[in-house]
Amino acid sequence: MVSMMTEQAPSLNKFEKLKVEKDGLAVKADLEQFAQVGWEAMDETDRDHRLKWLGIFFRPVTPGKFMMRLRLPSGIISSAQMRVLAEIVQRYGEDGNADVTTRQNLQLRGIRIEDLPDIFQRLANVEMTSVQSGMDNVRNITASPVAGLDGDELIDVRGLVQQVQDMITNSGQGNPEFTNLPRKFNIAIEGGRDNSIHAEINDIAFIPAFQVIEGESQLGFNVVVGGFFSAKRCEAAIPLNVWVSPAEVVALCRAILEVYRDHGLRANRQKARLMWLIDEWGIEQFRASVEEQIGHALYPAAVKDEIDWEKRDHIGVYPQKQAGLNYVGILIPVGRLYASDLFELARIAEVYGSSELRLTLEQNVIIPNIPDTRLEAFLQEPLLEKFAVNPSPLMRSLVSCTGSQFCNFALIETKNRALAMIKELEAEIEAPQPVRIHWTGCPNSCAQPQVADIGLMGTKVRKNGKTVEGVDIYMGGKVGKDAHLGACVTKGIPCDDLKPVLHNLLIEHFGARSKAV
Ligand code: SRM
Ligand code: SF4
Repeated sequence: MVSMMTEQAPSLNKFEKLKVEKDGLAVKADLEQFAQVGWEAMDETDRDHRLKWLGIFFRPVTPGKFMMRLRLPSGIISSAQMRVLAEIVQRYGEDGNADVTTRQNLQLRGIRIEDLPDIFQRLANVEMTSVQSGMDNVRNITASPVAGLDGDELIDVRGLVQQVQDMITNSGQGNPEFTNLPRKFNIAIEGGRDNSIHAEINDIAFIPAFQVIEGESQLGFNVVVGGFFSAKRCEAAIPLNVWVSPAEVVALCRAILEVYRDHGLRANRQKARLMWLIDEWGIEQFRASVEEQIGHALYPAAVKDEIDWEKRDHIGVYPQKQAGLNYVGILIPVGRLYASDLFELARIAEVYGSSELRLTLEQNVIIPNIPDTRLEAFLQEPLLEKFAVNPSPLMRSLVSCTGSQFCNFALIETKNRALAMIKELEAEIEAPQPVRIHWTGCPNSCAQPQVADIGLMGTKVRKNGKTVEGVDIYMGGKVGKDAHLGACVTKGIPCDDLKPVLHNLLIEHFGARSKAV
């Protein structure tokens, strides 16, 4: 399939080797055997790496308790699906939970290898998949969390997002055409006006734009490519100088993935994301290769795109484009959910809405399709005392990656620390507006500190002769229209010394007032 790989054989790194030896997807046929042998006796490469092709992650921090990363295109999930997830994590007691991720997705914890055959059957029963969600695959495809609900959206992209996922994963069965990319890959499709998807940090992003085609103005997408974060380098996506109609989105994704698969750099994993290939070729040659792959000329980008709003966070009650219906965004502190929460979310979505739930890139939940007449009763639900509709300004925009509780890359603990810090800060100061504070446990930047108002990136620092947990501080991330990445402004603050630093930043830059004054 990937002819370059055999030519490159002498310089294959460990990951390229393991992919050549056995395709990641092949472990699908081995699940019963893994279940019988157990996690300690099974082949380590299958366990630590190839299982990620099925969305199953060995966690060195909690050996034997795996993480399962799903795929939820556009962040949409039904109550029936959520209940199945609740049942899966419930059986693991205190080990079981679910996190809403920064790609509007869910990750389950506590998963035991012996349960995988049963779990995959349960997922299949409700048409859910976790396939190709880790390692060198395309991640969950993101979209506006209010696609199809938003009265001001330009294109309802839900169907397109599903079609792109189906193309990449063979409708959830697994697709060996795209299981050996040089590295991970992110795709996002925006249909609204507020760049809810962070177009700038995806390998491919589609942004609504009008182009004049044969004398007529048509609505489609401008395309940007190559955005990514990694420990070594972070880059915003750049224009491909291509406009496509909605009907061409799937074909363009396919062509770009094929070019990347067949020509992407594979020798050094630190230099394998799409932007490195674009650097090497130049954007014109990359565009020409994509055109050749798709088999026809592509239209140039429209002069302007339609992103002209500030980014919304969707927390609170909002009328939908469907008369008499509302969506309600509720805050899930740092995205952490337990089985009981999943059951309750499923229940309220059924009782008050249309049995549908949405997840946001800010790790929160939206319940859509609540009639005006049911709104008051909905807002009285006890669950909303835990997951607020009108949270305090600092809590409202808090985002955190997994951190050292489960992630072996982590240099610091994040989620619990993030929550505790906000509570302490809110006891001291009043913030007049939300401040987007993102905690990420290491330079991999899963919680996107570069898009935050204040980004905190885990590091190790020396304090009083000891190595302690600390953060580098990022500021200036701008989201929505005219989005641009923030930069590191201060390095190496020990976490124990962080509170006064944040206190001052909030007062000096975000109009917060000290309660003591
Ligand atoms: Fe990430 C690796 C968690 C979004 C950049 N990321 C990991 C691993 C799999 C590392 C590991 O094996 O432990 C983490 C799993 C920890 C765990 O147990 O939960 C992990 N990443 C996450 C999540 C769960 C963070 C969160 O709390 O929300 C997000 C899952 C999204 C999803 O549903 O698929 C997550 N990761 C991101 C993002 C944000 C985004 O996509 O907008 C980024 C930066 C954007 C990008 O990729 O360009 C991101 N994760 C990375 C990287 C650096 C990639 C690189 O090119 O070097 C790694 C390390 C790697 O891939 O080698 C990584
Ligand atoms: Fe783990 Fe680092 Fe990603 Fe946080 S940023 S989830 S610590 S890899």
